[in-house]
Amino acid sequence: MAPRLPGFSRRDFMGGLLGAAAISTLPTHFLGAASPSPNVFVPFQFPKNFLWGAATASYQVEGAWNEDGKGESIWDRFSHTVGKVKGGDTGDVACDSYHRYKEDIELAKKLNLKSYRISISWPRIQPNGTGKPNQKGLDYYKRVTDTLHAANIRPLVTLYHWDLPQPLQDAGGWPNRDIVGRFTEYSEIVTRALGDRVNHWAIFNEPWVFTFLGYSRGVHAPALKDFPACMRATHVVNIAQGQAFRAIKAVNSKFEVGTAFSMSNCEPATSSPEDKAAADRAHAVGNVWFVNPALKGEYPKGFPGENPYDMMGVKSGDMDLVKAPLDFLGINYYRRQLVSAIPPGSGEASAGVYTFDATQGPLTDFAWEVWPDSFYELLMRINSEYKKPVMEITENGASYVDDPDAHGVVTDDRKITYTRGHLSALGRAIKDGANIRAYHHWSLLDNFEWAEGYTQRFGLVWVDFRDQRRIIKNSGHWYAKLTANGNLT
Ligand code: GBH
Repeated sequence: MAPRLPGFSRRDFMGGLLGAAAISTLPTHFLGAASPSPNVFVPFQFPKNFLWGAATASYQVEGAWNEDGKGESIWDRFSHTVGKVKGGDTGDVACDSYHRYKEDIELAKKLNLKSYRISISWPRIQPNGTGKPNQKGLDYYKRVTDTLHAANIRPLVTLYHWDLPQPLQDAGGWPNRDIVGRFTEYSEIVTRALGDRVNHWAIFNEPWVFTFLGYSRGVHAPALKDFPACMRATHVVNIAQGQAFRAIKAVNSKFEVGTAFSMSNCEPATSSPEDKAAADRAHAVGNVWFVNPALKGEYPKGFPGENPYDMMGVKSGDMDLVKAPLDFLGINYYRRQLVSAIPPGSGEASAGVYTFDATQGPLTDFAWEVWPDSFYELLMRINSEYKKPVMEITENGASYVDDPDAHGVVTDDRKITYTRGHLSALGRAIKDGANIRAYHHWSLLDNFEWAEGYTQRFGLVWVDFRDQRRIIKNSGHWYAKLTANGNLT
């Protein structure tokens, strides 16, 4: 696949607030790498009990979109709408993991995984988003988690990885506070039903992504461009996180409960005070908008002046509801972003936040820059801002469109280089005091990459989407050696 055109795509970080993405040139005083010798590789011996893992998500791998009583999700609706997903791809079949989960877990075993992160499809459990659970849906996840236990692999289960039951979107979706009760009920059903098999739960996957990309930028389901609705959704999601946390703990106080947050290191594009302030706002909104309320009971300062609490619909008493002493912070990390206060087409700093894709390091086939040092910086920042929280890397990885050769070998050295570099950064963070107990590569399998369809390949295992053949890539063989002894060289 050809990488995107060179140039710097500057986009409005909030989306829908001040206009859409635009191409423009980089500010002249670009800071570049903070370190004099960037991205040096440092070998590291990971601790014995470190949890080596990989991750997938229901809509991206399961397929079987209308089997065994499953209801329609907003991603079924989105991908069935012409023009929304590249090439008209859908998750109707995906990796067919609904039928092939045993084979997938065999592969996880071959990679010596100690942890496998999956997500539950809400509309498999409650086809309409409310009421009595669909037993066949619950049974599927019982089979999956039983198979994981038999393989000695810890399941880490995400309750919501974006596949909202469509009827709940029809009732207003995440901007409507009624969803808090629905989500809490669903969380209780699932944790009760699977609680004898699963001890580790992630409440949400990437709240920033499903609120901002879904309700403000409109590039993900439900494809809305409504900034006030998006801001309301962020507050409702924070309340839902707090209420679900308490509901899950009430089922079993020994459960370990966190969320997987999307994070990127936010670096000012220039040394101007405006860009520095914009980078801090990007960190506040993009990285910790759903962490700070849970752990500190307040929103971080994400806007010039006061945060838009009226727009968000914050009521008195709400800030008690959003609090939740999460047992661990899940971190999904892919790349840094450069942040500027200057809107596209303008020479002057504004109150907005605009992000650039950095292109100083090599680019993946998704045109994401490879810059491992920034991973270290982000981890150390979170470590100090939240006083040494327990962290799990819930996702990290890269898409390279490397296909098998005539002998069925997938040579994907660039993916090894990406992963090795980021694991070195992670090792340095552990050495410097960060409390990180797990790493999940995204992904175990090539899969349905949302609006990009099947054009991106994040897997350690290559998948032929015509006949569901799976081949462990060279990066997978490399990972299997590493996971066997934890010795990164
Ligand atoms: C994570 O999303 C997801 O948890 C996972 O499901 C996904 O497959 C994986 O990472 C790889 O992408 O931001 O406007 O340029 C990361 C968030 C959202 C990043 C979509 C890429 C493209 C649209 N991803 N985004 S934009």
